[in-house]
Amino acid sequence: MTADTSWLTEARLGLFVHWGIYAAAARHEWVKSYERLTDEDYQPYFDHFEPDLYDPEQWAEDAWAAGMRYLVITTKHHDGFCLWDSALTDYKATKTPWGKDLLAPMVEAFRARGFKIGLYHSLLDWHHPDFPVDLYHPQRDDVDFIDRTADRDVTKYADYLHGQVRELLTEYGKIDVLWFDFSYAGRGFNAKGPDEWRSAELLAMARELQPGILVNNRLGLGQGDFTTPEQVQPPGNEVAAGNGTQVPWEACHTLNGSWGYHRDNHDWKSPALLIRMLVDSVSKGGNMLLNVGPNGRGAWEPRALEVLAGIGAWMRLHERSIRGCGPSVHVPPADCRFTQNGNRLYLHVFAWPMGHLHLPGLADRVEYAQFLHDASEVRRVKVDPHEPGHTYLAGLPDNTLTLKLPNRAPD
Ligand code: FUL
Repeated sequence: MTADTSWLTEARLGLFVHWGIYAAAARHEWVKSYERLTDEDYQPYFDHFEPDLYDPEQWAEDAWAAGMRYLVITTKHHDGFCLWDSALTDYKATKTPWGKDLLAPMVEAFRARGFKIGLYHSLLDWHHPDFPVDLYHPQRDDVDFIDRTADRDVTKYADYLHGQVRELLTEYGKIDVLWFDFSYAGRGFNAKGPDEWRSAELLAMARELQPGILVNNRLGLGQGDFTTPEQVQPPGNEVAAGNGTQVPWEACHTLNGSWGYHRDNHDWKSPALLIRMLVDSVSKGGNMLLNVGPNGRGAWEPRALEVLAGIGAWMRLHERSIRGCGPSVHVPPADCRFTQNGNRLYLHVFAWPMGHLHLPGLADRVEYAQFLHDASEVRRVKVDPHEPGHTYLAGLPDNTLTLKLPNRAPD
């Protein structure tokens, strides 16, 4: 049975949250690996983790106002730190000075606000003694390197992984998405493919515990229920490997290049760019999952809030061209995108043209045209490419709809 992805493609915009003790280091969620920090080096972030500003209701409000309708939260990232009170480890939020489960209140607040709930869970674990890639091994990054010298029992790690996923799927009510991260062939733990951590069994367990759950494509078992292009906009609609069918996809993006809170990264995307990326995704049949990395006190920094507010302001007026929309069979002019919902066609104009907009093939298909932000009419004008003197229109095919635009773009 194929899973029902209709709510996902209806929603189109979701919130990704990367949160863990790496937020206290404030220099990327991969800091432990990038800087080859020892457990001892990394321990202070655990010992000083006290997110006193954590307010999941406020997070849910801010995300909702930005137009997001589903959440994907990192229950455990590659560093192994767990946001929930797992019975299988002490490396968890409840053992930090904060002392409380961070996942339950978040799931509760977002669900109450109307979000669908997704859990990200890393297949990697740089903290677990039996995770079979040694972070500190000099050959760690060699593609063919498999560290079998170390005294590590992959079966034990796989059991731990399965046990934790079972907890997550039994203790937090209805879970809509399971977002695994990640499998790739040829390296360390993944060298033998998903057999080592028993991906097929993990997937079967997820489907049994949470019927209807959507599982992404990072288990090493093919495309999953949806695919997850990361920090890229695919050139077109994603097509399933092998059988050529279209699959739902979700492009995940950072606001500034780092998923975890990164104090000194200033490379922020503008709301305008992110809106174009969202429109681009929807015009190609995809979603956008946009990330926030809360800081070590549990707050969203002003720069993130500002970007989200910008997206929210646009979404309030243009949501109809995103939510429930998908690609159109019509081909847009240069620098434009079409999104469509039933018999409503939405044209997103990325570069404002001079005066007129020509839409070939649409003259006899369009009944009425209006701006979305204020419902004002966009008037059609009759142009006749065959009229002498109108040589500048000569290239236009018959049946072209021409719209008269104001000089200024509405936003
Ligand atoms: C990647 C991870 O390694 C990143 O840290 C991040 O979680 C991203 C969404 O997936 O594969």
